Amino acid sequence: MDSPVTQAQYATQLSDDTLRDMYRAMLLSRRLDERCWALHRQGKIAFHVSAIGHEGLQVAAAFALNRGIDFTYPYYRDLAFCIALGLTPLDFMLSVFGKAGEPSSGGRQMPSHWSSREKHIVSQSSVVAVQVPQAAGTAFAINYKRKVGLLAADDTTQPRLAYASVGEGGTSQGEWHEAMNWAGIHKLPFICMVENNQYAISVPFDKQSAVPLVERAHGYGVIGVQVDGNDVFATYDAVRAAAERAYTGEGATLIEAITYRLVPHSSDDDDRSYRTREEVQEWKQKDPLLRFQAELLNQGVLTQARIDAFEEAIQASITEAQQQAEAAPDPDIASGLSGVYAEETI
Ligand SMILES: Cc1ncc(C[n+]2csc(CCOP(=O)(O)OP(=O)(O)O)c2C)c(N)n1
Repeated sequence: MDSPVTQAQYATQLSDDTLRDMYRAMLLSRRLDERCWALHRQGKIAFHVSAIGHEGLQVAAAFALNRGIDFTYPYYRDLAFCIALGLTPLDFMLSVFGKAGEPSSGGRQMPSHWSSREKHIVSQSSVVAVQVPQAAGTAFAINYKRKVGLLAADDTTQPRLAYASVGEGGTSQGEWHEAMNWAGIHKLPFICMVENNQYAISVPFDKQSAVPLVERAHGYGVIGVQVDGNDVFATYDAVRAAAERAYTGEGATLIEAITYRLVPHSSDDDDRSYRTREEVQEWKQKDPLLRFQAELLNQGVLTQARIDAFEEAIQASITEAQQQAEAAPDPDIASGLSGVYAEETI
């Protein structure tokens, strides 16, 4: 396994303000997520898929990219990632309530199928892993533009890499292997983040692969890095180093971030049928939010008073977003086919 990032220590260069912004994004994601579980239990929303447990690696990854400029292909579990890219509580509440004005699809897609032209988040399908070859294709286009002189390697106003995230279960799909192979052959400015939470719904990782995931990187000719996904600093370093390699033409990186999903797969799943409560309890001790909070308190970047202020402001913003979304109109039925077929004729 190549692991050139451990000495990089990009994270040590993060300012206190940035670290607090990262903490706030993680906290907002967690509280918004918890509210959605409650709304589902109250029968107010139909479905929720959660980022609880993944917030550390997602926020670290988003902050390590050129946010809003580089192209990203997140998957449904990437609430914290999208919040770090600027998704607001109202945007998300409109999607879980399926209301008009919802930014990803106008309330037509399932929630958590992120999309934002302005934030360079590319719309995804419900079929797992197909976002990975799409992202590799985008990376190919970036490479091509660079080669023909349409894009300067140091132009930070233009997208210089494509980032895709996927669950470890998604890596069992053929598309994932095709994308990684393509990325290796063409040395693409591409990052594949695998959020390895150890289960694809009820299927544990040892029923999906005979080797650690990161070892597959070698077979495709890309750099492979395994990182503790509950460690914000380590994940930031890994993604930042991968981004630098992409920007400087050194090729693609597969990052395997080890984490754990602390809640069921979705609001439709009962995880008691396939994992023990003791196992879940053990991983709760490694909660990335609590760990990051403890680290920042220890460094003096956070104080209990600041944490309390964040909590209060975040809860107020979520309640306001919920009220606005509940009061928002449903999508207009007459517009049901808009955005499905091209509206201009050639
Ligand atoms: C091709 C395909 N097969 C099955 C499904 C149903 N499905 C949706 S999510 C999921 C589990 C994916 O697990 P993983 O990739 O590990 O991501 P996680 O949900 O654990 O974050 C499955 C099987 C699907 N959407 N697409």
